[in-house]
Amino acid sequence: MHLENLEQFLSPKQWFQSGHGPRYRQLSRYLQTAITDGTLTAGTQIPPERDIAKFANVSRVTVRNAMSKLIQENLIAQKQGSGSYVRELPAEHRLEQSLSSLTSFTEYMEQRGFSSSSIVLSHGIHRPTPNEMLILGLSPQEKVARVQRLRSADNTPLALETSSLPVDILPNTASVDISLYKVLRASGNAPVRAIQRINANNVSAQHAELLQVTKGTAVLQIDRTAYLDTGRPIELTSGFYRSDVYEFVAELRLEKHD
Ligand code: 16G
Repeated sequence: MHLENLEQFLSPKQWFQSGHGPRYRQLSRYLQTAITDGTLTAGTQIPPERDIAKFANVSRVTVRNAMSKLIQENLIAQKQGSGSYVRELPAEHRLEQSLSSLTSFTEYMEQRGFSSSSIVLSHGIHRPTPNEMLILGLSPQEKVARVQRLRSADNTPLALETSSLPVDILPNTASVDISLYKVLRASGNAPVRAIQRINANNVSAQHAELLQVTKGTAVLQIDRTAYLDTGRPIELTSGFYRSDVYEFVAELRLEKHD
């Protein structure tokens, strides 16, 4: 990192928003994003504390606190006598999810040994949007059950999901607290097949706050349509997934030609 860019890179304009938590947390989150999105690559030397404090316009204690958070998260390492540098992105910062199996968020996190949690941001029965009508095969007179959740693993927010289902499949949206698929399974409506569309997107200010990333950070937008074994579409989930922690992996095979 060159000093001439450092002033601009660390300018409070880049990382500080009043009312968004303590400075050290906002600074460490900003640097964390810069490391996980590749702006600061492995091996980059972290400038001396006094330079960071000067350009970021914060006290040295704030810098120290921000740095210890990054050290704790294994993102930077301290070398005796030669300062700190960016480490190779540790495996625990990326969650590899197979694209070929139909797992739920809760199951997937359990398999990985994380404790998952969800905050229900909103839920209720609504008039369907044109997209919901089209995908779920609903008429304008029918209603749709909608649940929006912020999903976390080990208390780190990872995904923001809005799920829409026909009301006969999910009559009570309040029943979805931990796992939607558990509720569906209990009523014999578990999906057996799904189609996912993945897009890159830049997170909006509102979503950035919920996901605890900087506004504009690249996230994966994944829309899943899931089907019963009868072929009926019963779930449309549109989610934003943190690209610094999520990695979706698809296995490809050569098609056999006779
Ligand atoms: C996953 C699914 C989402 C599904 C949810 C159910 C992706 C991209 N999305 O997050 O469509 O609604 O799992 O999880 O994998 P739950 O049973 O824990 O609520």
